[in-house]
Amino acid sequence: MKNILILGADGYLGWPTSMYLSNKNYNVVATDNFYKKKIIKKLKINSLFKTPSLEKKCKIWKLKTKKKIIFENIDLCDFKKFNLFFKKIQKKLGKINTVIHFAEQPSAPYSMISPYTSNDTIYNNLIGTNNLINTIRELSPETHIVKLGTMGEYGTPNIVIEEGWLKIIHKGRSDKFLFPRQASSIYHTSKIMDTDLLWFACRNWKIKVTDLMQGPVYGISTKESQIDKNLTIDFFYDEIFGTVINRFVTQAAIGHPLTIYGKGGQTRGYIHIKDTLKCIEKAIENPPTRGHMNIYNQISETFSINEIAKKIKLAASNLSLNVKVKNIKNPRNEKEKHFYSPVYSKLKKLGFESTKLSPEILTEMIKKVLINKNKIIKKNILRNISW
Ligand code: USQ
Repeated sequence: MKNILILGADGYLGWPTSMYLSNKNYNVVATDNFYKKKIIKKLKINSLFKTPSLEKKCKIWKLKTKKKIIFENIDLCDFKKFNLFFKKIQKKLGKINTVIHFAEQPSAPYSMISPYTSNDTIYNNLIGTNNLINTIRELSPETHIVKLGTMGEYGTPNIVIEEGWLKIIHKGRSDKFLFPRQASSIYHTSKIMDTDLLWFACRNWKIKVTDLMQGPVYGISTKESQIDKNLTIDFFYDEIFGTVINRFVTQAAIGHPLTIYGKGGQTRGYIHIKDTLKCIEKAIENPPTRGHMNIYNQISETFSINEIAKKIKLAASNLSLNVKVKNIKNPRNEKEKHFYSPVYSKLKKLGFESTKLSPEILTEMIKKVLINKNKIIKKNILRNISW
């Protein structure tokens, strides 16, 4: 049984990944310091579903599946404590084969609220990553680090976005570099910087890293989250932590006009949460050799915001919901009309089969939101964070 350590296991992706891998018979250790829980409490944000604590969820998981997820409350930003914990857990279980690093502040709008939240994002994301690197190089350099990166690191350049690397021929000589990055928020910039830390560590200490350049995720449930109502995953619809498809689905359910930012030509690569889990599994199964960094563009298909709004309007009409759209002044500094052509073939070559955003998926999501409609805090849909 392979040992997997999941950092940030309480989040939108961390908990479903913990269950998915445990179900696939990996020995999962799930850690979190509840940093995001503290932020959402402070900002009076809620997930659509109220779920038990991570510790309780692990207990319920064991009861329902007879499989064990070990829980530990650990702050990755505390080097001494994390290092000690890593030593302890390896002594108990043997070598940790893979660490999946989700323990980062994931919201672009949060990172842009104030100098405090931007510092908070940079500190959390970079110190955490650096502590992980230093622990792995000291205690277990064979351990594979899988880090959740983001397509937003590339920005929207006027050329094809390659999968992580770009070969450059300059004045008759050629070399391979990380594809140029130009993010449009402090959050996305922190993800560029953590990639740089990891790439430096690969070159210098020969650690093994996979960087998953993921697009905005959507989805309200996974196979495992449906085993019991207490195993439900988080679902955010607010301006800070809600990703756009989840937000539009929620807006459609409650009769709120879809909040298209600006002209709606912004195009991104999207991925269903179930596909995220499949891709993570592929990354784990295919570690690089020491000193190398695999980079995968982790998306299933690309859409403009206007295309997404159209799909949601159509899916909602199947439920006799008449959805309106509203172009509001873009609170973000981003291009609204641009070229967008990312390459995303490496995961497919490893056997990843993607899910398409279908009317059935959207209708199913809207139905689930409708059942929980009364829990929605309407004023969180637009909180006027701009940059
Ligand atoms: N958008 C709207 N209306 C809304 C919300 C968003 O038009 O009500 C637009 C945004 O302007 C943007 C696009 O939708 O052009 C995507 O926004 P998003 O909020 O879904 O995604 P983003 O802020 O980029 O961040 C999310 C996750 C982050 C992850 C990233 C992947 O919060 O953790 O890294 O998606 S990516 O966008 O590829 O960088």
